[in-house]
Amino acid sequence: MSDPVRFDRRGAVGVITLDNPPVNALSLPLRTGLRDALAAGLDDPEIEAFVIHSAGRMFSAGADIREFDTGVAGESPTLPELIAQIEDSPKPVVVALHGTAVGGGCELPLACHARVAVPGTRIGLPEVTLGIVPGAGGTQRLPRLIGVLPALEAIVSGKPMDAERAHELGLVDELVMDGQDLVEVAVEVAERLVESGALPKARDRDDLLAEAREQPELFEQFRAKIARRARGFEAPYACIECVEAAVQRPFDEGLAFERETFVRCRSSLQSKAQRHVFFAEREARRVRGVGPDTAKLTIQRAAVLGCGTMGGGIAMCFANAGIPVRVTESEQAALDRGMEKIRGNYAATVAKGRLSAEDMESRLALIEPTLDFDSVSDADIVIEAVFEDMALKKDIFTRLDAICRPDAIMATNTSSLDVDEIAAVTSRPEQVVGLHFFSPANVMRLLEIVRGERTSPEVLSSALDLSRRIGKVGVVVGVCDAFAANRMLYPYAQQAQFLIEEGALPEQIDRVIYEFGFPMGPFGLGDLAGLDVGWRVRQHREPTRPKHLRYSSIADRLYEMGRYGQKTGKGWFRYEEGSRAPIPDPEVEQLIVRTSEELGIERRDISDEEILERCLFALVNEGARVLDEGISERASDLDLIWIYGYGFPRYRGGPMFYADSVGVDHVYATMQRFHEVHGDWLEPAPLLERLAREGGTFADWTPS
Ligand code: 3H9
Repeated sequence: MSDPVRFDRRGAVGVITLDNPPVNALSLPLRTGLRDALAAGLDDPEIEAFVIHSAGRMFSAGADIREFDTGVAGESPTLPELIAQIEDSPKPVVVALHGTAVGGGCELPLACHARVAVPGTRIGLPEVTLGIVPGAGGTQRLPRLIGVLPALEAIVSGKPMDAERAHELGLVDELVMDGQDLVEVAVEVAERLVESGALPKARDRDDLLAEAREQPELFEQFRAKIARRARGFEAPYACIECVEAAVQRPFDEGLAFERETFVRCRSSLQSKAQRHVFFAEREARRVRGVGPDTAKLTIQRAAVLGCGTMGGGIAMCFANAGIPVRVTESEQAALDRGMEKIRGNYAATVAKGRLSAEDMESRLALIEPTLDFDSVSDADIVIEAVFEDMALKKDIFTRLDAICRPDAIMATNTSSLDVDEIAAVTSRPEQVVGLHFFSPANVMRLLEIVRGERTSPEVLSSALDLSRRIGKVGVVVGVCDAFAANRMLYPYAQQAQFLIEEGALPEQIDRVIYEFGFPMGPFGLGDLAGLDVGWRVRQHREPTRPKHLRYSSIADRLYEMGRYGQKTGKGWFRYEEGSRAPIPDPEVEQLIVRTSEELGIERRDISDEEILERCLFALVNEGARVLDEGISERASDLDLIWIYGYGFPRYRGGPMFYADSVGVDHVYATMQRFHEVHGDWLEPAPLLERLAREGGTFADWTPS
């Protein structure tokens, strides 16, 4: 490995280069090298100032997150020690930023005496997304430099800002102009500081904090503002407390408070879970048979077949990413309705102030509605998003096979049909892949990429690439009935229905699941998706159910009553005109109680704990089968599916991580108990049993 820190001289300025690929993480060897380079420069009478900059594509991604669990993060020089050394340096230290400067990679610059940046550099403190607070002075120095409210916004959202905005706010002192060299400009700034004798330090600033001291209500207001978005998360509130400490306490005390808070958060289960999700997202890009050298098709032109809710949402994903897309329908009226819906969706975003009217028009201009099926022939990717009907899909793929370019990707958005059977009607099954978007497709971040038996590595690699381009988290799964996501959803939703037959009510179950951290419970979700949709899926699945297995018919009865959910104002709950708030409905309760009677079930009080365990462990159990059957390569992929597809709370790391955290043996023993009482649906999966017996975890499981 090459040396992560180099030292060169430019006149009287010592130029320190950080070089720790791929992201210049501030790992122990880098910290040690930087400490030594600074010490050598301080000892050298010919050096009057320093410039710190980085090689590679970014300044730094911050602390090395992998060191958090090994204890190396605490080894000297720690990042706070190094940062103190920089701030206390009697010779000015100027930092030169490019690419990305986040986390510790932003905190280190905050302690320098001046900051120079290339326009477009992403600067910020994303620690909150890892379940921690910035732990190297970020919460103390940032508010001093840019003001309390902008600092709260940056730290609590974790979203980086660009260098131009950072310049406006006073975080960046100088932007590098076109044609200028970053390091040269930084050297000039360092020379000017030497000349003036100035050594400006963020810690000495108090003007912007004084303003905030006049408005003590600011923090409560901020807490109220984030309450919905941050529900259940600990770190956003810990961040606010640290910024509050910056305002109320002297610098060193504030810094100590931040450190204490950081150490506490770092060892919390929430942070472990959120770090797990960070690495899971990166791991999901590693797919069997696909390597860094696998060729991929760059998608420049897309087509979507079908402009219903799904097709329209998918077309929006392309337009949002700047990719021109054609959408087809067979009838003008359907096409008009679909385009109207797309326009309405964009207009709603404009009304919320999240999109400019101009951007809306330029996105709409990228979507070309057409009745001409053959016009999709020049697309790099065609996504079929028509009704879930095998015969129809086969017909479409036969037609596509005749007109698409030889290297075009032919994708189906089916949520349950056999991708191999669809691919088999074409002369090029290696070009066929499942791209299962989640509704609403323009909002939900999961993209289940279904690898058919013959799907080529190039097509998979292109699909993974595309998922990132359109802002989705792509997770590759194999072909099986309902794939991984919906397959795991069924036992979860099914247990919820059995529980209401046994004595619970939909509102109790939804409350328990909501309190666990999901945005809504299974009944609210059913009403949102439409009970007619669930009914149609059951028509397809039901014939395969072994008849000795229990079946709950309440959902069918609601469907027969015309209660389709939110769209009809009535489903599991009732809805007032124009509202999405579920209201318990006595009519549904009567139906449930009657059904229990008919089934001869004596209704009982059901504890919240039982509800949670029956629903969640059933889905974990199905996840274990999905892994065992090779449908998914790793448990963390299933965690991503649940976080991004169904809103499983991120701070619990996804269902498989959750199972590990409560103990696989506990999950297994509980399933065994449930199985004895409630029958075969709850039979523990062989992998769950194996892991429990061997003391294993899902995290460590690898396919044999
Ligand atoms: C912190 O700084 C704490 C301090 O406040 C206090 C300390 C006392 N560490 O994402 P990519 C790996 S907490 C270790 O594909 P991109 C990543 O796993 C930190 N490894 O690149 C991947 O490995 P692999 C706060 C890291 O260009 C490879 O680098 N910082 C780290 O799409 C490439 O990553 C953050 O939260 C890290 N910090 O995106 C920023 N970062 O190839 C975290 C990345 O083996 N990082 N790796 O899979 C990011 O958000 C993105 O990596 C970034 C680049 C936007 C920077």
